Amino acid sequence: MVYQVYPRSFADSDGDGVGDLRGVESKLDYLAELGVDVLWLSPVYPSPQDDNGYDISDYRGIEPVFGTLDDFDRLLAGVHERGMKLVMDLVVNHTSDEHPWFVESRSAKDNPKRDWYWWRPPREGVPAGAPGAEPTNWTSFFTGPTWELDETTGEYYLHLFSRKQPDLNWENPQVRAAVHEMMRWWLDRGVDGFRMDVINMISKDTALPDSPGGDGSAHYLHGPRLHEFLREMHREVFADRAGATMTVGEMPGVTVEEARLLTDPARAEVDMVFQFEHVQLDHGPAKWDRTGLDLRDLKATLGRWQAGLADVGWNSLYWNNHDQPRVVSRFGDDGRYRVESAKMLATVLHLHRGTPFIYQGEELGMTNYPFTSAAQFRDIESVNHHALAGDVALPGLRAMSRDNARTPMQWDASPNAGFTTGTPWLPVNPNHTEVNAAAARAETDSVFHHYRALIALRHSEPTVVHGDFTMLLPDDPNVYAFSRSHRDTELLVLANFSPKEQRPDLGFPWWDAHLVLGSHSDGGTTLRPWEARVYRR
Ligand code: ISL
Repeated sequence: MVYQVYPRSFADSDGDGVGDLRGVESKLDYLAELGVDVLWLSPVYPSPQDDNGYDISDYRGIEPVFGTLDDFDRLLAGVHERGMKLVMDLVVNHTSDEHPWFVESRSAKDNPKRDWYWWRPPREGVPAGAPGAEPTNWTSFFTGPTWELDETTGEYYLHLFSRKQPDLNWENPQVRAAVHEMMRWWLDRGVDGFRMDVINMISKDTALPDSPGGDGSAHYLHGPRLHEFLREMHREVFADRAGATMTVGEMPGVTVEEARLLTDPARAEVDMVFQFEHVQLDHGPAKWDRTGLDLRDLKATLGRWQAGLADVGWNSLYWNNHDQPRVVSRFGDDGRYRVESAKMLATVLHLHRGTPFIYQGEELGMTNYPFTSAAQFRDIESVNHHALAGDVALPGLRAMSRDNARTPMQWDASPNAGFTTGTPWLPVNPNHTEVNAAAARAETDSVFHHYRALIALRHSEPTVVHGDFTMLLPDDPNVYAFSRSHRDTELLVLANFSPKEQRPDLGFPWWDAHLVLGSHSDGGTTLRPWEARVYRR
């Protein structure tokens, strides 16, 4: 299983209020105790931090606030000493506007790096800078147009995310070669792979057409050359390191059919993809318009991914990352049944077929932050959304803001939760007095120890890794039930997604089977509120 560290919010070693690499290093024994196989580090490269490091200005260094390359090498050695692996975040759909490549590119129309980015003149007949002069009508992920006028040359550059994140032009072979070289540089340094940020956006429709409503995604998601670019990258970077690396491509909008191709080992593209369907089920027209979750939709979606990648490819499994609200607040109950529902969600995730990805604090059942005002948000997406929509946006932000995931890791009950001795860059959740690693480690029936048990089960029981997946009771609105079978072992997983007792009818007395693991220590003929059980048959 892979554990994601968001370095800014994990552990601060020097009291400046921002987490750092030495902080991560100081927690490696904790990660080993949990049973982590692979650590994924969110970006630690030099960056103006417009999007918390997803805007990189130097691909071969470490942002001073996080430490130095020496600190990085020490961390990597510490990871390897404990038998774990480390994957870096690879953000190459775009760079920072402060990256030397872009600084050169914007300097003149005839600069050799001009074509490394997407430059276009204003729309014909509309003066530069006037409303509607943008080369397309696309809206960026962080609100506003995807085009920014650069006064130096009077042309616009494309940025699917913030204006400080210009998109690289992957059509240019020099760009691709520079990225490959940089990837080999990190692998030679000893890193074990990459999580590839929005990697299904690197191939665009070069005609850059307008889109009805301004959603340009049809022209930049899964573009015509995506497979070609990924196969080339595999050949240039990974082919001679066969088997020793891991890759996972983050791909908003990816479908099961595309994922089968992308993760088919015979095609040599990526090992896994992050799909987004299950984390959009509670969105209305926009992510801020939160609707409830209908459990039947979740089962239909995840079941389809299990079936779709059963014979070819491989699933990634996740509830949380640095972009998603906390799952216990979202799909569970972060009040009375926080512990029960956190364990239940963990059980369901870990027993699916695929590689589980756990986001820091998830193993403690960390919750959303009780935001009360707009001034508390730091995330560019949240800040921009509020600037556009005003205070009516607050309920949506409170439920869905990415800052919910980014408050500091809760290590203990002390005033800053043991995260920093200074002032944390984002406030610590007040519930850290109760929800924290020290308390969870001390208590045998905590969420933490349940994660440990699930991770250990995956390591010891081949059925969890290899077993076939069969969804049961797809129409039950409260119970998530499935089985996994491998050789002569069958594991039956039952999970109650409701605060009411449930007695699912599977047509046989399932409660008589051998209880392998559960959110409660004992079994019984009914599932208690938010309870999960794993039986062996
Ligand atoms: O969280 C989102 C906005 O609702 C997603 O659309 C997110 O922007 C998308 O998943 C891409 O995420 C990745 O690339 C972004 C960065 O801001 C995210 O943190 C990163 O995970 C741009 O690099």
